[in-house]
Amino acid sequence: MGAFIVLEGGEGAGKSTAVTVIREYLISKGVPPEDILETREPGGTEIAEKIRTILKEKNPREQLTSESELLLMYAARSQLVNCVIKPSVSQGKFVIGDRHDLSTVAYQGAGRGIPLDKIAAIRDLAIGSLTPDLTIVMDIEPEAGMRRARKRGDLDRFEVENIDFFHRIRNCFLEEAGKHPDRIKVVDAGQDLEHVKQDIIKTLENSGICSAG
Ligand code: Z5A
Repeated sequence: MGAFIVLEGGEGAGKSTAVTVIREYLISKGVPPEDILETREPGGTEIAEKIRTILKEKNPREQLTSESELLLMYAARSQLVNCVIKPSVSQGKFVIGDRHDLSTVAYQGAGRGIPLDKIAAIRDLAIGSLTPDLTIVMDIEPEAGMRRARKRGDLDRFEVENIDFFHRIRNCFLEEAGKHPDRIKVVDAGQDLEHVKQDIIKTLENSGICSAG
């Protein structure tokens, strides 16, 4: 009983939309709505949401260093994992995460160029061992994802990065999925919404995650 399911991917890939698809799927399999939690990263607790604001806002007076960005991501994640995710899963609940640790590997590792061994050391301190039961990478061409994200209006501190940054991130997500095909699945998020939904449901069925419900 209980599982931690994570959505990953680039901007505008449709992760927030996919969270709803997963919630509805779990309910259709008999999981009580009160046993399903949705989280987002960075964020998801009172303190982590304050950190999210610092991470996302553009500050013309002071640039956030890549190292501070990494440490703040893990400060937020430590709050969320230790206060919400671990206790909920151990109580048999289902947690659907809009981003988690793989985003740090992709954005701060491949995107910003921070070595993975340094990231691993901080992860160990911040959250210990926690591997999602299933990660779905919502894969989309960065140009197409940015077009969707731009429709929302003002761009945040990440969204103003150049397109090469987002290509490095996309490649990293795909490489990581290739290394761990048992627990990281890729969905083509460039398709129309109906086909994306069908692929997410197929992925959930194949994962057997709901036999836990
Ligand atoms: N970040 C990091 O650097 N390191 C980390 O460890 C973590 C995060 C955890 C969080 O911002 C930022 O933090 C993020 C990475 C960084 N960088 N950025 N930017 P966020 O949470 O605000 O942003 P996001 O995670 O990238 O979410 P997003 O841009 O909102 O994307 P989304 O959730 O994947 O997309 P959506 O809101 O579901 O859909 C976007 C729009 O497209 C929306 O209007 C939908 O109706 C539409 N959509 C969705 N699917 C489709 C399809 N299939 N067809 C057509 N239109 C669609």
